[in-house]
Amino acid sequence: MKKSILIIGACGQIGTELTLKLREINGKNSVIASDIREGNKELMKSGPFEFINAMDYNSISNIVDKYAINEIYLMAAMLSATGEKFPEKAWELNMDSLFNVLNLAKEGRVKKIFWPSSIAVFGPTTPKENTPQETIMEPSTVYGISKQTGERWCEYYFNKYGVDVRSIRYPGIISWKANPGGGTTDYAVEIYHKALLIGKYKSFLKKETKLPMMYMDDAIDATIQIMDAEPETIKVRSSYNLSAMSFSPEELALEIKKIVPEFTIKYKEDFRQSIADSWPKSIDDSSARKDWGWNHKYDIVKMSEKMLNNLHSKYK
Ligand code: AKB
Repeated sequence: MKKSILIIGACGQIGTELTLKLREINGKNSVIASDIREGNKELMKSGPFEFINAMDYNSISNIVDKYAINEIYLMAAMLSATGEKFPEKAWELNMDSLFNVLNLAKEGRVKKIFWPSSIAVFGPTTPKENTPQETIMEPSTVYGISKQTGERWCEYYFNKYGVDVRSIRYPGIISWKANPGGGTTDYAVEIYHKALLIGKYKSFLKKETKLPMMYMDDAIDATIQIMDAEPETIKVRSSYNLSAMSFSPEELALEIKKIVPEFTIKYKEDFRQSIADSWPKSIDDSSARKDWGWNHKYDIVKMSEKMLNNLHSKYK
């Protein structure tokens, strides 16, 4: 069957690059980008775009009919830091949007769904190092609670209604095309921009705060790979742990200094420190590697070279 894909939240950090990649693979008219706002020029020029409010079932349903959509990637969400400022809004957006797409699949109107979860499903009582696929999960942020609840609903819709929903627990995602918004791991993107623009950065996390991270190209590969995998290879219908690297602000600064020698960093923690402290330092993703062949390509060295080269060309 020919794919007809809808991406909700296409103008965000991951949505932008996912849309571009899926259009490259499937052709631009098979991938409909949607969001409540316009995205960057590259995205807007690359193919069809529709305004969709992810919380409005009817607006999604109309677009599903209009383009005979059979796959949805739901990338709209309020992330950890913004979620702590607007807890009720975060809960509403993250849960309503998920139910809208799960119900479209339950009604047989779409065949497959991708929904991102996050390392935020883990909490202060979770083992911090090499966090297992199945372990204690007591998230302490609204974002984390919404993602953990979402995972339970995904599994429930799969078991009860046969909905083919697939999910990954993204670590912090690092990229240069579109900015992240409202996350705790955002420092690891901002730092590259500031290194090139002003040669210094003030980190809102302490220098030793280690978190799981991933370069965007790996995140996009994983997302497309899990969606293309044969259904019987997807053994986890809540969400898969996914990992590539872990580092602290101090370790990242040292890596940047190798390429931008004048770069300096200072540390002044804010409310995001306690969120980071509640998350794992490293993740065991052996289930994803075993079940559907996940393998990362980028480490901190290769990623830093790519980030600084690409941003250098962008700012020239
Ligand atoms: C955040 O920091 O909130 C996100 C995430 C880890 O899901 N980047």
